[in-house]
Amino acid sequence: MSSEPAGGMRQTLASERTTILVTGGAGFIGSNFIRYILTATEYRGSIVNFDKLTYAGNLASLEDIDRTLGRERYFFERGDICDPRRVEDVIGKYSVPIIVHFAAESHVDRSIHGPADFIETNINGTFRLLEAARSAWQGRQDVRFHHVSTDEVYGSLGETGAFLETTPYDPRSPYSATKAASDHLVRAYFHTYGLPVTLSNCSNNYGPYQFPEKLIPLVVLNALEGKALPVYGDGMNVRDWLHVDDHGEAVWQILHKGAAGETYNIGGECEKRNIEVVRDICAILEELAPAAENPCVKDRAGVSRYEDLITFVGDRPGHDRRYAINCDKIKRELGWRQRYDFSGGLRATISWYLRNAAWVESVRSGDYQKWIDRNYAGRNS
Ligand code: NAD
Ligand code: TDX
Repeated sequence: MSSEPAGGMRQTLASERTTILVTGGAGFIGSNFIRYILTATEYRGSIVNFDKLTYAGNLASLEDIDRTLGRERYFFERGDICDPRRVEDVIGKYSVPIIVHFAAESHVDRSIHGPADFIETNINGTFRLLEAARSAWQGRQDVRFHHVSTDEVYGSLGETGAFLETTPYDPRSPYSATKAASDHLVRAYFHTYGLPVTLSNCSNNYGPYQFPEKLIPLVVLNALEGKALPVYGDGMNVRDWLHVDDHGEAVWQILHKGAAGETYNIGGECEKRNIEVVRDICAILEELAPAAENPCVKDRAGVSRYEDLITFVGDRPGHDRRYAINCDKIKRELGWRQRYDFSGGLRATISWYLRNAAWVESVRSGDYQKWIDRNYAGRNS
């Protein structure tokens, strides 16, 4: 199977008429990716956002894009990747030559409490999408299926070392097991059917529009509300943090310059223990919104600073101890680099949450569903 650089892909991406189908574009990384491509790159084609709008998918995250580019260069299609007819219809309707597949159930804790949706969306959904692409593209090579995956498929590291693209898979949670299964399916479609695929395995993302179930937004919002900041186990688990726009730029580079059949690790090269991240957040909040002036915090007995809210709780079952990504390949072969440093990126992210209380309220309360009904009624099946 050829692994030549995708010259045809470069040509397609330069074309004004190209359409990129983004699955899961209403989620955290997908919405940031769409904004990044449409506002910060030379791309002049269109984006179709295909999303089921689960609890994690919020069109409020793309309200600005919809207002400025909606129905010209940005289109939303509500749908489930597990529904083959709906997926085929949308690929056909827009003559899609490029798919960037973000849609997934993504939260590890939810996968522990209820794995069924993870099996359905992450494995069956990816399978349906691959089948739809294969059937629509009929052996064409000037097309691309990019699959977005995670470092968690590689398992858990000891004190040293980092995951390479060649590290054997060893997933430990239902979430990472389903992502691993989807990665295997994507590679199988390359080897068996010649579908031009690329894959990326990325470390923990942070940035604006992240649903407040993940560590960073959860801690920011709990602190502001004077609630406990839950730290699992001893707080010494290590994650490798990457700003979501650095992830978006990496995927964009892969679409332009990545070779079909190849996998690229993407990472922040920024290892932090969870307790350090929580303390960093508390310190930044003391500057931006001091606890002493916050009515939710200052009247609580025994609490004078945000750090006083830190509460060690029972550990996550099967909690992976340490992740670290070796991303030398994408740096060397595609020239990608991280642009954000963690302390500046974290400060900007916390400021964003402080300025966007309305977004937080809408995604928590489900108000965005009403917004969808108002703005999208009759536009999609
Ligand atoms: P997210 O949970 O914020 O968003 C997922 C999106 O997918 C939502 O908009 C949701 O409505 C949509 N979706 C879910 N099931 C669907 C279905 N059956 N059909 C269509 N749409 C569906 O997730 P995220 O954090 O943005 O992650 C995006 C991708 O990146 C996932 O594949 C995830 O595994 C991967 N990833 C995430 C991280 C991270 O730190 N968040 C790191 C590495 C890789
Ligand atoms: O309340 C919490 N307390 C806590 O200590 C939460 C929500 C998390 N944690 C710990 C667990 C992890 O060690 O913080 C770390 C980060 O947790 P999450 O934000 O849930 O992310 P993680 O489990 O590392 O997975 C994330 O990165 C890889 C994404 O959710 C995945 O989709 C991605 O694949």
